[in-house]
Amino acid sequence: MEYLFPLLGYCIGAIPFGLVFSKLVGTDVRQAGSRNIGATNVSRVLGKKLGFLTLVCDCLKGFLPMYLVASLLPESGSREGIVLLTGIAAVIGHMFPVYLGFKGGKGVATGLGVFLYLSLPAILISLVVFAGAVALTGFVSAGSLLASALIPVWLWLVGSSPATIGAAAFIGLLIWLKHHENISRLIRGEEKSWRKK
Ligand code: NKO
Repeated sequence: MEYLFPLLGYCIGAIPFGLVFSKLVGTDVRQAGSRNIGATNVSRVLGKKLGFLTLVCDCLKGFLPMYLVASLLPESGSREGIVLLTGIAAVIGHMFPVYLGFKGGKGVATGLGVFLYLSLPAILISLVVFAGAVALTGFVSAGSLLASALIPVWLWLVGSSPATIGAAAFIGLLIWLKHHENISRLIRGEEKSWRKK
């Protein structure tokens, strides 16, 4: 039965808040800017307020299912694993949502929610890395790529479990795969600064 919890994580992770908010104001964020449904593109296309709202909601999609499952499940040998799988499933839901023909976002904000639940210290270092990379380059994608590549290192330094570090490496790999167009644009020097439309 408890193995149904990751499925719950997937279903919550798959809610495309960026698209929902953009539809509510009469646009489809998938038709503008980078065509991504994430907070960065919502901010680019529809402004900072809706971008921030998307960031918070996409982050909660990672955090809340884990929090919920951890409070529902009794202490047991499988609890940590189920909670972790629920978080991974939420990120997969965001990236490959059944409601949108499996075409979803890039997993950064939802991953942020997952690791916010798992390790506040590692996320605080990641936020510094992210902010530094975005300030230096002007590209949110560069911040996302650097932060997601380094988070397994911070988790290891703060003494997280091997399963948590493995989950971070797996989610980081998916984030990199989802950023393949951004990586090509960065290499060609054609990536859009977050300051410009
Ligand atoms: O539209 O292709 P685009 O330029 O939008 O977007 C590229 C962007 C996509 O991601 C998003 C989400 C933005 C979240 C911003 C706040 C993130 C703070 C991240 C801190 C550390 C994350 C750790 C990752 C866990 C594996 O990249």
